[in-house]
Amino acid sequence: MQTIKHLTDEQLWIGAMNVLRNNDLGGWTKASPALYPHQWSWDSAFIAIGLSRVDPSRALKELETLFSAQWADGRVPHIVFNPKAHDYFPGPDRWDCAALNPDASKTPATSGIIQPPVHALAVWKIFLEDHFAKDELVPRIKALFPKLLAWHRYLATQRDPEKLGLISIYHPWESGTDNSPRWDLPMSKVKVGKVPPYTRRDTTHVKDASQRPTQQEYDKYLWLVECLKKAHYKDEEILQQKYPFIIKDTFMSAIFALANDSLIKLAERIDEPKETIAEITQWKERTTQGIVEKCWDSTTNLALDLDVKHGLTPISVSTCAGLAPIVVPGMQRAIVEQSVAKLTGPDFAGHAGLAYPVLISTTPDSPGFKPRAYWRGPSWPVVNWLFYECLRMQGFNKEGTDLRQYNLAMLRRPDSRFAEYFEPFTAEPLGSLDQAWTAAVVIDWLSAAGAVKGTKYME
Ligand code: 9WN
Repeated sequence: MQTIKHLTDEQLWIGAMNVLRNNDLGGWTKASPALYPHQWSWDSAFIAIGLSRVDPSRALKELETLFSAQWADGRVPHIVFNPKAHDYFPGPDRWDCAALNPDASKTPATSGIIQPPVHALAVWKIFLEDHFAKDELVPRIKALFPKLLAWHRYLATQRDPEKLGLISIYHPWESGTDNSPRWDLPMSKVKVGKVPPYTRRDTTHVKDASQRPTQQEYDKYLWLVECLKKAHYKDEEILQQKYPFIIKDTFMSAIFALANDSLIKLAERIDEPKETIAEITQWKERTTQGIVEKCWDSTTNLALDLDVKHGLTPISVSTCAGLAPIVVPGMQRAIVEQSVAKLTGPDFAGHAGLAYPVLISTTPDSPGFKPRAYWRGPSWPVVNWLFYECLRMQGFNKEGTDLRQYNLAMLRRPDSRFAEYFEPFTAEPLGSLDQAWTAAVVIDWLSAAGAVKGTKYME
């Protein structure tokens, strides 16, 4: 039997640093070398979390660059386009945001949708790292704070006009878990109209099409973009029109609660007014309540998304998004305990036959599971990182540390190459290699484990 020679901590660290350096375009980081040549919103937040361990100033710059493309209404677009990259579809011309919405960023061009708001957590991490140094970044953090606040206010108001504490999304791409079975039922009700012709670029980079969304799914994604354009990317128009896909996203909402918790801590440390802190606290509490009262399903012990277009019907699927209560600070203890049991149990990380007991994106016994397909089964190191972080936040230190160590063991295999996602039963690397956020979470994990210290990010 051939034994695999795993990378040492040192080798893994050097590899991760090089992935980040090679994707670094000066002040911001492309999500991956070829498949994703632009700046993605939640990728940047995770990248900043990794960078905060080695260069807090550069980490903050990542977010300052992202927020320089924030729209006047507060939204942070899911992609900020790199004007030099032309090999991604849909690009800025297809989104056409600046022509359609006066609030859109003109330069740089952006997409018109959002992604989960991990940013305040990243800024809080940067603040802590900087605090251990000399508090040099505080003036820049103070300057960024109003932008973070405007972003959260956009989410709390425009994306939750019903004040349920739950964030509405208009496109599977907004969830960050694009092709998850979470969206199968609501997307099956979307009837595709006339989509202008287009050529996909993703399948030229990922040759095995089974790892990417199907053509039918892509047509629907592009159809939703046409519908958003028709509504000028304006929330009021989207809500008034017969826009076909609006979901209360339980995972995005949980991340919003976590980010509000970070924003409160930040606000307290940089002496923001009491009224600001009270406003953010209200958002956080409303979300916690919304998830418990509307999303938590005590039959399956999962938090479910709600289909707004169909009377807030819960969408019953079994995916990692259902473990959202673990992400919510101050969530009821019994619900956290049930969610942790679910995460570590036979449906997810404890499933028989997994190559490594890590968190997988969809449970193998559920409809829609596909072990190689995008968000339909593979494990994503970045999602594992989020749950590792939150397990520890909830006091489940052993479970969190185990998750970190098993992920690191998988990522130490020489062929892992900081892939975007991994086949659960074989640990085969899938999607893009040298994915920036995978490298970033490796840096954070190795730092947290005290494994490697002291390398400079850039000379
Ligand atoms: C569409 C960049 C992004 C991630 C998403 C992931 C994938 C894009 C795509 O890549 O989405 O936004 O083209 O498939 O699903 O979470 O932010 O890494």
